[in-house]
Amino acid sequence: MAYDAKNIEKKWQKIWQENGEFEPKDNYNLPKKYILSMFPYPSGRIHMGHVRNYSIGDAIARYYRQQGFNVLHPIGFDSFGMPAENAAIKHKIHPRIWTYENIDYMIKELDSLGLSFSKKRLLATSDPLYTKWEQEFFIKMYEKGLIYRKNSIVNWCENDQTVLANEQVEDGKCWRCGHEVVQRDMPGYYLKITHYGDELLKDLENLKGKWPSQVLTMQENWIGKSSGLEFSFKFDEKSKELLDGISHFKVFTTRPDTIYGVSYTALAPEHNVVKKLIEKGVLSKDVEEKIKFILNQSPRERQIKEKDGVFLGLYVIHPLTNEKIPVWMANFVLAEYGSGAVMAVPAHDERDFEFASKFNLDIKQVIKPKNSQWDFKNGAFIDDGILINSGDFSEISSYEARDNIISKFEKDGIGKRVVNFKLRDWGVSRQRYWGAPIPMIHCQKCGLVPERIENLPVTLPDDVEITGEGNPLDKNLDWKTCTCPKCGSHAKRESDTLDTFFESSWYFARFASDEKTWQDRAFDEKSVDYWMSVDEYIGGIEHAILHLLYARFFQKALRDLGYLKDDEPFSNLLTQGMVLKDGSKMSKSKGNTVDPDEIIKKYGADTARLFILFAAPPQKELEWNDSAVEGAYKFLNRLNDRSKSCIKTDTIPLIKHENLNKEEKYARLKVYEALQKANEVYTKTFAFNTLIAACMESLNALNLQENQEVWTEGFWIILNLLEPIIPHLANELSHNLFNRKNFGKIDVRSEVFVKDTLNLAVTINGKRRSEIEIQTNLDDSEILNLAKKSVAKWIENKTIIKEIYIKEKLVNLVVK
Ligand code: ANZ
Ligand code: ZN
Repeated sequence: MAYDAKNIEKKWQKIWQENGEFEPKDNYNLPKKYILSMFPYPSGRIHMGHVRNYSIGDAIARYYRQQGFNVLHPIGFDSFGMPAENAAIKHKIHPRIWTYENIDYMIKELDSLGLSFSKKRLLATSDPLYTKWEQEFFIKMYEKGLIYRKNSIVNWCENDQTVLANEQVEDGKCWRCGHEVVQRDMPGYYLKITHYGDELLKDLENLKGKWPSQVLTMQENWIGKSSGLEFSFKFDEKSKELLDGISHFKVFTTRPDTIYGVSYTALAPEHNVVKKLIEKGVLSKDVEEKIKFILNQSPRERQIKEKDGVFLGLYVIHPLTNEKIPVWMANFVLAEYGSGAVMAVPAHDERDFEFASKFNLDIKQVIKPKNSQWDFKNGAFIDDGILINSGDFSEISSYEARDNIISKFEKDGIGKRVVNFKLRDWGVSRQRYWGAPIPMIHCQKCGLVPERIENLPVTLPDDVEITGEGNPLDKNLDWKTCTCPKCGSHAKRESDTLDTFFESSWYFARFASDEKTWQDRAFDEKSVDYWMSVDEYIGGIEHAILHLLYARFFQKALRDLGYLKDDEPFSNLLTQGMVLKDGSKMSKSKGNTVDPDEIIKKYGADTARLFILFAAPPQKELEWNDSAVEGAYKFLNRLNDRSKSCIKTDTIPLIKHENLNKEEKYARLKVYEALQKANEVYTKTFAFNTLIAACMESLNALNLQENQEVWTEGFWIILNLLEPIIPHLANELSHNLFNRKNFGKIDVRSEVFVKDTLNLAVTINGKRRSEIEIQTNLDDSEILNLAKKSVAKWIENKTIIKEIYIKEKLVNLVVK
C-alpha cells in the first residue's frame, strides 16, 4: 500500500483522542515524568519554532509513556497581553474574542501535528478561574510583604501608554512599537524578588549538569552578587554649605585595594545631592541641561552611550589621604545600584578611565602587575597586582589589601563590608486592559486594601472601549467604583493589570494539579506533590533570564506561603535553537517563514516532525532545507513499503543467531545498535538525529538480506524506536503488523554483539608484519599456527625463541 499520510494521520489522531491515550493516570504509585514545553502565546497561528518546541517535548513524552511511566504532558495558552489589544484597536474585535478564536484555531493546528497532549488540563491564563488563584497569590504575597507599592522612575511608552521593563527598551525605543521611551515617576506594584536573591543564586548550584551552563551563567550574572566596602565621602566645608548641610554620600566599591588611586567621585543624575543642587538653582544652565538630558534616558541606554557627565562644583575629602577630590555627575553611574555613587579609579577601572580621558582627570596608578610594567596607552590595568603609592598598604597584594583596608575602615568606624545584588525587584504594574486585574482597592479612609478572598476573581468588564489611549479600565467608572472591604465606604479599584510574566510564573504548577480540584483550590496537594517538579522543561533560550527567574521566584514564594513543596520548578531544562531559513531567523518581517500548515498538507505531520528532529540536535540552530524535507518524506515512504517484508505477529520473533548468515547477522547488529542508543537519546542527550540515522542504517542493513524473521524483528524494534518521532505511521504499521504490541521495553540480545571473527596483528621482534582474520572460537595454539603461517617468509631459516599471544590484539614472535 502506498503511503497515505493524510488518512493515516487523521485516523490515528481520532483514535488517540477518543481513547484519551494521553491523559495522565491518577495512580500515584506509578513512576512519573512531567514533560513540559513552554506554552504558546495565542498569536493566531503556530510557527516553525512551535513545531520544533512541541516535537521535541512530544518525542520525550511518548518515549516515557512507552517505557511504562505515568506521563503528564499538558498544554495551555499564555493568553493575556498586548497583541490582543492591538488587534482590538486595528480590527475592532474584542480582545477576548480575538484571543479565544485564536486558541481554538491553534489547538487544531497542534492536533494536526499529532502531539500527545493531555487535554483535560487545557487552560488559558485569561480564564477567570486562573485569574482567581493568581489574585489570591497576589494578596497573600502582599500580606507577607513580598509585594509592595512604591513610586519609582519607570520607562514609559507614550504610544502604548504603558510602563516597560528595562529589557523592553531597545536603544531608547519601545521594543514593540519603536516609539521613543521617556522616564516617568509613577506608582506601581513590585514583587520582592530580591528577598530570594541569595537562594536563587545558591540553588543554581543544584541545577548544574541539568540546565545548560550558559543559562546558569546568565542567571548568575543577572542576580549579580558582589561583596566589597561601603564607606562615606565627607564634603568639604564650602560644599556642605552649598548643600544646606548634607555632609556626605556613600559609595560602594569591590576594589578597596585601589582606594589610593581615587581621582574623582561620580554620582548618578538621580542622586539626592544632584537633586539638591537643581532644587537650589546653583548650577549653571548648561550643567543643569546636561543632567536633565541624561535623566531622560533609560538606564540601559546610558550604558551603551559614550561616557558623559559634568563637574558639579563640589569637593569631598579622601578618607585616607585627606586630599580634596572633585565630585562629578556621570551617566555610567546607576541610581539603583549600591548607593548610586562611585569612587572613581581611572587607572584600574575601564569606565572610570574612559571618563577621565574624556575630561582630562588624573590617572593615578596604585596597582602594578606582578612581574611587568603597564602601559596606560592600553587603557586601565584592571587585574589584581601589587599595591604601590598606597601609604602603609604599599607592596602588599590586591587580595590581601582588600581585606586589610576593609578591616581598617571597620575598625575606624568609617565603613563596612557589604554585599550587593544587581537583581532588582520586579515591577508588575501595566496600564492595559487585557491582563489580570490587580486585586487591590484604594480607600480614602483606609488607604490601600486588598480585595476580600471570597470576592475573587476580580474580572475584567466586557464593555470597554479600546482606543490605544490610556488604560480603558481607568475610564470605566462602573467597574472602578466599589466598596472598601474594610470600612464599607465608596472606594476605587486599582486599574493596573499584571505583567503577563506573572501568569507564566506558575502555570506549570497549575498543570500539575488534578483538574477535578481546579474549582476548589489553586493546587491539589496530593497531585502537585506527585507531579512536581517538571522533569524536562523545553523552550527557547530567549527565556533564559526573565521567565525562568520569575518562575523560580514564584516557586519559592508559593512554597513559603504553603502552596507548594519543591524548591525549584524545573529539574531539567532543554533550550532549543532557533529555526532559520537562508541563514537568518524565520520571521514575518523578514518574509522567510515556512508555514507549518502547508508542510503538513503537502507531506504530513510525520514528515515535518522527522525533518525537524533529524536536521539538527535540538540545542542547535536548525536551517530549513526543502530537499531534506523531501528526503524525510522519502524515508517514510520506504519504511511504509518495506513493511511488506514482515510477518504479522503478536510477539517479537525469537531468532537463533548462530544459524544466520553474515548479512542477517549484520542487519540484527545494526538494529540492536539503534536500540541500545535509544534510552540515552530520549532521556539524556536528545540527539534524536543520531537515533534516526541509526534507524535509517538499520533499514538499509535489513534490505541487504531476505530473512523474514530478521525483517520482522527489525521492524518491531525500529517502529518502537521511531514512534515518539513519527507516531502516526509507526502506529499504523505497528497496528497492521503487530497489533500495536511492540511499544514497550525490548530486551537487548547480547548475542548479536558477539563477533564471529576478529583481526589480529602479527609482529616479529615487535615489528608489524601481517594481519590475520581468525574465528573467535579457536584455541591459542591454533591461533599461533595461523599467525606463523601468515609470516612464513619472514621466519624462514630463523629460530623462534618466544611466542606471545595478547588476547584479541596481537601475536608477537621473537626470533633469532
Ligand atoms: C572603585 C573601583 C576601582 C571599582 C576599580 C572597580 C574597579 P560589581 O562588581 O558589578 O558589583 N559601582 C558601584 N556602584 C555603582 C553604581 N551605582 N553604578 C555604576 N557603577 C557602580 O561592580 C562594583 C563596582 O562598580 C564598584 O567598584 C564601583 O567601582 C562600581 F579598579 O569602585 B568600583
Ligand atoms: Zn476603607
